[in-house]
Amino acid sequence: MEKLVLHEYAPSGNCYKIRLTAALLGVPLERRGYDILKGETRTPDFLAQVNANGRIPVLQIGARQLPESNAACVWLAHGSGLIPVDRFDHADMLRWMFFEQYNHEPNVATLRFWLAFIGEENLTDAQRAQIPARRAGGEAALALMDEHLTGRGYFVGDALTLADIALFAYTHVAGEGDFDLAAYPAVVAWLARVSAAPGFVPLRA
Ligand SMILES: N[C@@H](CCC(=O)N[C@@H](CS)C(=O)NCC(=O)O)C(=O)O
Repeated sequence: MEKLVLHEYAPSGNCYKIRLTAALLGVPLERRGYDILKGETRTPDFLAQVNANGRIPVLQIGARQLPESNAACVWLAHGSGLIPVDRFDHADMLRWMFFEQYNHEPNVATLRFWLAFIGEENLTDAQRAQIPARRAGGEAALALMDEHLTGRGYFVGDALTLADIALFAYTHVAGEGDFDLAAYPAVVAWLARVSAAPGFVPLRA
């Protein structure tokens, strides 16, 4: 297989998704770190050579760069049991991965980043004004997940897929954004199930 390099900021859930997928599949990754708090993904070199969108994660596959966390997980898991073969289940897995990027990550991950990494006192007025809407959006995403997971083991079918990995990444650290997961018991039970998967690695190893 071509050499794989993960360009990352280790505490990021989007980067962790890729490490978790690789670990569950037993695929080795070389890791290259950037401090996003110091703008290291916005340098001319990074923009020209790694990702013109100025963000990590990026999975480098040989000489090619693949940005977007969920795309990188799909590349890694191609042909594995983490991607359903059944046509509906395959599309349903993608449905939850798009939900993660549109309804979950912009709310749950953004509040975690603002509160636990930047600090509420350092936010701009515009960011502070967005907190209530982001919190409401995050709670709505968690409530929908809880309803879906009630009476089910995993998001799609009856096995772990990339939908679970994508949603696990920021849900299990939602407390760092002041979300109280005790209100979502089916989510809490599912987090424990994902954490018990053979080959699982924690975000902070
Ligand atoms: N949709 C992208 C989001 C990537 C993203 O927002 N990356 C953040 C960290 S998680 C980043 O690089 N921020 C630094 C910056 O924007 O300068 C993905 O899923 O990979």
